[in-house]
Amino acid sequence: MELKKTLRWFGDKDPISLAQIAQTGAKGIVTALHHIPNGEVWTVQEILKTKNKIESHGLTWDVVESLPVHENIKKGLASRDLLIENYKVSVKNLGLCGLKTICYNFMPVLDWARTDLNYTLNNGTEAMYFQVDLFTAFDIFILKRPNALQDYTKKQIIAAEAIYKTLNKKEIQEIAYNIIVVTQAFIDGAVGEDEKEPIKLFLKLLAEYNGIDKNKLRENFSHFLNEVIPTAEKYDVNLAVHPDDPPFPLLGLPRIVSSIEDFNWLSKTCPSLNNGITFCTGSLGARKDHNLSKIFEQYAERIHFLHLRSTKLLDNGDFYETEHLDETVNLATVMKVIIAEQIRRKETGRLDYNIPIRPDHGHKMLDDFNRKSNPGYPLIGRLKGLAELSGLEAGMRYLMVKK
Ligand code: DNO
Ligand code: MN
Repeated sequence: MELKKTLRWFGDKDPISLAQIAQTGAKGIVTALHHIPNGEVWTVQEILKTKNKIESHGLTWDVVESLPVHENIKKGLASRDLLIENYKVSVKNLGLCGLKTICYNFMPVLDWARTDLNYTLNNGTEAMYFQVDLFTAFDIFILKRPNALQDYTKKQIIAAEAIYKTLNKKEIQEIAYNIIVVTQAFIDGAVGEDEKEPIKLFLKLLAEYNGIDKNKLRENFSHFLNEVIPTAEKYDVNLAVHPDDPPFPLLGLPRIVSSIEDFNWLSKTCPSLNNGITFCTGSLGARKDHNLSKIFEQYAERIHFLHLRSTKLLDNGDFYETEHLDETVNLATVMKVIIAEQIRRKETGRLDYNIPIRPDHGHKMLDDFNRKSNPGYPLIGRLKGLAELSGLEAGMRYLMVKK
């Protein structure tokens, strides 16, 4: 009764192929219909095409990541009704095709954010890094977001200015690219890689959230869940919201899936267990007040998908993606509570215990430098992460499960 080992595949455009993934030890695939514009229905026909392609490589399609939530649903605009209806049809079609786990997020405008996608570690590998002062410098001096200053203390502004002064033109462009183009807006097609004025467009996307505070965003999220979850229940599909990454507000936007308080709210506003969580230790680990194994235990029955990786958090709030088994994050303890939950699920017959797991991101290393890949998703680095997690799981299971 192992955890189901998976890797993410970004579809036919992914420089890494299914044939390569099949050699990594992964048995399952996490993917989406990346070619379908956000908001449109995923038809049974299109779902089956991708499913069959995956299965022709001896793999299974275990998780949809993501079925994206359209910005107009997050903003609560009138057009949300039709978009939510479309979402329900996609959930239904996925359920009919045997896809039972859907990961998504509810972060306005951005998905995950980093300031450096190629931070070199001592051994020559590369990781993704979030530098707080540099992000602030981007907000105030590069983006020049109206009213940005009021979101920071004087000390933060001075530190950001000092960093900004050291940047040359190329670095300024690069940081804007890293933050704007690489994330959600890019993945959902709102900002293309060839976009001439990404900053202008990005400011417009941000401004559309004026007047939407944490409570309003929660209201819109609750409306979405209470509309969609009954369909998920009917077709035996679990939704699993991905935590905000990083788990705090950015660029004046509210973020509402960041903390234990948020998870409590999520469970109360729509109690069904089909309203679930993606347990991403990398995202949740970027906050000092998070005890990862406690969080897992508290929400175990709602957790339908696992992203396990480690985040090294520095005293000044900066963080980077460290090695999966870096001792600063105790993933062994996390694995222990995950296996305990699996045993509980098996005994009670409730819920599927074969929870899908992926190493989330990986470091760029070795042959990865000779091959294109999406930021955070190189082949060898993720293979290493998956292998380490698999070993950890096997050892822990040996200790915990009586033969
Ligand atoms: C980062 C991922 C996220 C995740 C989305 C889910 O690599 O963990 O982009 O896929 O937030 O909607
Ligand atoms: Mn994740």
